[in-house]
Amino acid sequence: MTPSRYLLTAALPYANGPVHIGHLAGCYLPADIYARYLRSKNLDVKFVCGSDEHGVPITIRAMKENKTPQEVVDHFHAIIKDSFAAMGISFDIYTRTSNEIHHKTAQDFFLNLYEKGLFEERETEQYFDEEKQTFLADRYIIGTCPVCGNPNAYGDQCEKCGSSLSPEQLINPRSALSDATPIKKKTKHWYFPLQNYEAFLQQWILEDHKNWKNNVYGQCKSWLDKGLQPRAMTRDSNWGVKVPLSDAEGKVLYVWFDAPIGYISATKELIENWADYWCKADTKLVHFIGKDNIVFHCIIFPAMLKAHGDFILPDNVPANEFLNIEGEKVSTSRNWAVWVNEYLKDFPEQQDVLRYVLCANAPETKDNDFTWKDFQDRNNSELVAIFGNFVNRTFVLMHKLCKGKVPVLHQQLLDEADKKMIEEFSATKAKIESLLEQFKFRDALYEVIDLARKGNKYMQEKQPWIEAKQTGEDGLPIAEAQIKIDNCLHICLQLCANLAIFINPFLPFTAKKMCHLMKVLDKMLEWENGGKLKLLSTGYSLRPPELLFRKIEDAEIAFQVEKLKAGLVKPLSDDTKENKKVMDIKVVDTAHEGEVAATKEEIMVKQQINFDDFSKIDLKTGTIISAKKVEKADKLLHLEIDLGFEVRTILSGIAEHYSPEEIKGKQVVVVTNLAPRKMRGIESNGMILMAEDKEGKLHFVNPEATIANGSGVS
Ligand code: B3M
Ligand code: ZN
Repeated sequence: MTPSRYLLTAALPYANGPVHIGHLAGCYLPADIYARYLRSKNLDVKFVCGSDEHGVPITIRAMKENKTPQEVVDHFHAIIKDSFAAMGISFDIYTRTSNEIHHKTAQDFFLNLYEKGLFEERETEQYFDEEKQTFLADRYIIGTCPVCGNPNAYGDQCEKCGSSLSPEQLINPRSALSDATPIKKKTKHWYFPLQNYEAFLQQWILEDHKNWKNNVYGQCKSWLDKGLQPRAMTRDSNWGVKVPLSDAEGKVLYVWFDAPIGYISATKELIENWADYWCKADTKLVHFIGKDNIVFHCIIFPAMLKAHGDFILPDNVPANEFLNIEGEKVSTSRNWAVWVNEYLKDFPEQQDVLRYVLCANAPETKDNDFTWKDFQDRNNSELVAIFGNFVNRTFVLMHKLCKGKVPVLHQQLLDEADKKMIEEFSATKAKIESLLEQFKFRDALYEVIDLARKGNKYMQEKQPWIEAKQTGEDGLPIAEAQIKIDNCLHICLQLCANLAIFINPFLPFTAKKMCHLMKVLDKMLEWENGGKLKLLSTGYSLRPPELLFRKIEDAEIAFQVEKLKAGLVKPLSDDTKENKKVMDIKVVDTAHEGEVAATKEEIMVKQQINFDDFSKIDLKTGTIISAKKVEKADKLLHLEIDLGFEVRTILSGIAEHYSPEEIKGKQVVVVTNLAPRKMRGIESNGMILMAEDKEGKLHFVNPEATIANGSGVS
């Protein structure tokens, strides 16, 4: 069944910070490409989004900055909205969840389920801050991580080791609001019985939607295999959508209850006939999100929609994986990110370059890496050298050899190469269509560039500039040569028009510039025109060439890399400056897979600590008495280390640097009081110190002469 209308949503970003390029690559750019593509086919599309202004991320930021949550969301909503607009993300509406219409919509939704008796009321004990007289959300409880010993882990997660936690697991919990030790107090909440929707979800996802992307399908399957639990849909807080019940003073809807309803509110705000988009089965609803939102969009929200009963369910949820930056995970708290508003300041008018790089390298099937070098390479060797070059050469030659007008096409005199080039127009169109329908944006973009590459090759083989040298007595090219020139440039110009149509969903700013060069209206960009040979009329005069892209210089890239790194290390305050030390031995947690590996050239200056902090680390000498590879882990070695008083098992991520044979008998320095960590089913009890050189090679840090195992190091 072909849908009668499309409703596209992109995850509502939290208004607790600006958006970074990982956000763009994760969902906003693919959603925008898809929206633009559908619109170019004149289909009925609504593309909705807005700021997610509730939830703990907002209140945390407000607390840290001594502001009200409202001040925080007002500030970031404006920045986020501007960044999207500047990048050409073509939402039909970008709204916010603090709007009245959203509060009402979310409350009505809640009441609908409540009146059906679907919620289960439960009283539980939760942490309460007596000083501030408030219940504490998991994020507001800070304590020592039971896994890695980080003294500032949150009640839901340790940001140091990535473990997800519950507040009960924290050692010495304290309130983030007052520092007081919280007490346990009874509180009532409304739970949504997700387990009752298991059978429905299994059928709907695992049977009916086998076409979903592997990463999405796989995550859903593993959630469903584990079994679903009732989930509290209310929270104790004064920031959010109030629970619309008389006995719910001081309670708000759980942010993941209200946020996805934001898609409905946004549509309501946008159009009167919003219900056509939400309630009619011939609407195709697609949620674009990042991988961390899969469970909410594929399991929880659909179960809510199902329970409500009035609404359609998503047809697809094409979630992307994460985009890392220069080999490291994006971390907003460490400021390891490329912020979109900053990019736009440094590269004004270069939105399409970023769109290009983020799509060409999109994390569609696995996490991917953004590097500034790759940004430069893709710009210089693909956009400039292939696409831009083809368009530019065509315009230059058309002005030189065809008096600036579209030359005539001598149909009867087309040779094989001409015909083959023409056939590529529609062949490429079909390929792009099929890929876009499957949400394979990077492959689709590749086809566009590949078509330009074929154009360059065609022109290179035809060599119209050589033909032009075959002149008669009048100094003009002989008739036969002129025919070849005309045919070649006619085809190249029509190819430019086709390229504009095909590139339009991806690089809309570039497509617009091309329309300007060709003196055609934007209407030419409609998808149905793609594949045609008659987009520019013979004899039509076109504008002189203008470059579509410019080269990006090494210095610009070096500046960005510097900026990224400078932002990472928090500047030391003046009074601590003299204590600043450049540490050339860096503790590398070599076993900590997936965690930040410091970049090679980087000189790490960590924040100052006092002697007490240092003395918490127990360092001792030990000897490696056995070493072997860990199955299915390329980086890990399983070590047995004799510490004099005991033999320890330690997993170390040095397998790429040392073979087991080579390190047996070596004396090392061991961090002995690191919390145990299980990897590949083996518990590691400590860490060995390694130094990393410029090339990224690891070296042992050991006493200058062999000393007794178990000797203290300080
Ligand atoms: N604000 C979470 C996030 O940005 C959340 C998405 C809501 S989508 C309904 O990851
Ligand atoms: Zn931890």
